Amino acid sequence: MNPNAVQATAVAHPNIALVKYWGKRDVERNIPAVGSLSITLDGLTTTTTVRFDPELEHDAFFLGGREAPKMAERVVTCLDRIRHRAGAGSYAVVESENDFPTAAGLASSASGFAALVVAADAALGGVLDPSQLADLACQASGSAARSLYGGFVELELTPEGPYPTEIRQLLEPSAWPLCVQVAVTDPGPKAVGSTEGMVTTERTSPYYPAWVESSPADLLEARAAVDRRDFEALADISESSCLKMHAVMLSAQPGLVYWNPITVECIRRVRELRAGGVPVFFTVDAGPQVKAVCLQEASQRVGQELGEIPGVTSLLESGLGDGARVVGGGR
Ligand code: 2P0
Repeated sequence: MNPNAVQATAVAHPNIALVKYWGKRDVERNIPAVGSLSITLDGLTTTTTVRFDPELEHDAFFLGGREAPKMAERVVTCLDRIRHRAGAGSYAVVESENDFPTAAGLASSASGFAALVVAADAALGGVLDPSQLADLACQASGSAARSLYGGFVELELTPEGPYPTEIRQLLEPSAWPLCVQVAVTDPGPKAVGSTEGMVTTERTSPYYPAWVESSPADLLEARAAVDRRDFEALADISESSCLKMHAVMLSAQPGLVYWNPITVECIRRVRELRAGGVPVFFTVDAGPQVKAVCLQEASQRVGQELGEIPGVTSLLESGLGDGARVVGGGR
């Protein structure tokens, strides 16, 4: 390695929003239209190494060992903002690995950009404060800022503050160790990316204003449920927020249908289990996978039930994990 190069490696986990983010207040600066509340997973991991090297003539991005030109543009934009904010940094090589399917509604952009900002900052000497890191992550991907923290995390809209959004950890992972069974129903990449889908929804859905207006009340309810560790209350508000988000997606023109028949069957099975007294609820993001969130004691049963559904190609089991962190290098 060039002796003037600096590098660091960070890991980050995807997060799953229980109160969903969909829509942008400002597309240019990627400011979300609504706050969100999420859990960070420990079972899925992105590992990213950033090496700033003065001998390089351009930035390069590798995902899973291959050049990924489609994603590279967003990575370079994020690096440019980091270099600008840190007032340092040459061109860089970014090497990222996901141990789970990319771009299939499993929040790979969340863990990817969280790991990227943390690794890049560490390589440059750790000059950015947590609010700056969150702002940079959020500009890269709205959900990415939430993966900077572990456990239960809230992204708040703070239009009066120094940054348009702030991130807050509500609970450590060990304070309420829920489990998640992710039923993968289609590992392929999704048809419509989140940013494009959000813009279409805002422009065309007659329900969009109601979606945005009702979000603060959902956040309040979910925050209170997390405070009280009230599983039933969290289940009610999470399922409601998820279905409301998909309703607003479906009502766009053209309508965004992220589900397939197996998605619906998984939802039906989770509802049946819950009605039978099993502490579990579902949530679904911008893809066809179903995330079943449950108390630890129910995890095995939930996994077994979802695994038996024809068309579920794999199950990923996860607990709650920590936020993005440096695992190597850095000054
Ligand atoms: C969320 N999703 O709150 C929502 C629920 C998907 C459905 O955040 O455009 O990749 O990069 O800010 O963060 C996925 O969108 O979107 C997402 P951008 P992102 O988790």
